[in-house]
Amino acid sequence: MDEAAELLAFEAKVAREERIEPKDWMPDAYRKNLIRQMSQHAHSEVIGMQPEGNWLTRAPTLRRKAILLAKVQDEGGHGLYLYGATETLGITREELIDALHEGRAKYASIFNYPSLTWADIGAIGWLVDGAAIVNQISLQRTSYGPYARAMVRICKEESFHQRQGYEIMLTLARGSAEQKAMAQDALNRWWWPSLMMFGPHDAESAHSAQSMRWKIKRQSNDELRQKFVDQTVPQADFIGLAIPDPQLKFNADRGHYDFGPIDWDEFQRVVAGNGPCNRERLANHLTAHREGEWVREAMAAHDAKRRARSAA
Ligand code: BYC
Repeated sequence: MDEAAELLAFEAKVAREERIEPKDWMPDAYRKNLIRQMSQHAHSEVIGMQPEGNWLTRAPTLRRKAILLAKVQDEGGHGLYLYGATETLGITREELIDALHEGRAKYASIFNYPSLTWADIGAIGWLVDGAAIVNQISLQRTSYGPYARAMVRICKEESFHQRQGYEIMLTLARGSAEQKAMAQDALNRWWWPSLMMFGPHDAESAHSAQSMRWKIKRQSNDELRQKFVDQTVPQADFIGLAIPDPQLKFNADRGHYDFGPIDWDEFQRVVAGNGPCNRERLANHLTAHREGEWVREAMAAHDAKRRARSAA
């Protein structure tokens, strides 16, 4: 088949809702767009371990510590599935990590904010994992097979993460006046960055139109953001916390909450590398990567030995 025929066959397959698999023909732009989105997703999971990892030594009880430890390890696991799924597109883990270190690949803006109090751990689970699930449930139906399959397990784990965060917030909100104030302060700081997680408005989203045509994305940035707001506001009401948005109001005609404008200048600043913790996050990743050099070398030596033995 020539390239035009290959493209038609590819598009017909996507239209029939069949999954594209690693060995199938795919347009180069589809492959590149997937590598971009999936690797950014993987980097987000791994960099996202830092704000919560920061509280492992200060969790208020042994039980809370064990739960948080499991959650942070899950995020590392999500990064691994996603790097593995991205490698099926013909790129190596080393290339992906280099792109992160050299600033050619992004990760979710939200992880450039500091986790200042224990309530931030609740807010991250409730809001950040909550936003991630809304997005990732939709991605379970993405057209690329390995990405869609990775999402199934990730969503199950994110659902536990969201509940553990909400339970921390519920406990604080029902605690002393000081604890409730701490929970409200965390909600105030994490609310708007959580809305930014869904990316720019649809009209400004560079990749959306093509990604929707190829069914890489199944719902737009604004649709997913609205879904998140609609599901989260009643949860805040239930625990007696106030969403920090004076314009937030249920619109009976639309059947959705209207909400105030997002500060896109702040989003651009953070994405450009100038958020409160961008440098620290990347520096920590670089240090961990360098410190892990000996592990990679040992693994490679072991692998070479095993191959030599099986060839003999
Ligand atoms: N932050 O054309 P657009 C987790 C960039 S972690 C930074 O709409 P797209 C967790 C975008 O990359 C899970 N950059 O892009 C872990 C693009 O720039 P480039 C995180 C952003 O890809 C630990 C430009 O803006 N989830 O759950 O169509 C603890 C224009 O945007 C952001 C995922 O990664 C952002 N928020 O749509 C707790 C989901 N938004 O690449 C929890 C997978 C946009 O051209 N990703 N940009 O330089 C996606 O679904 C999509 O990539 C997005 C953006 C919806 C995020």
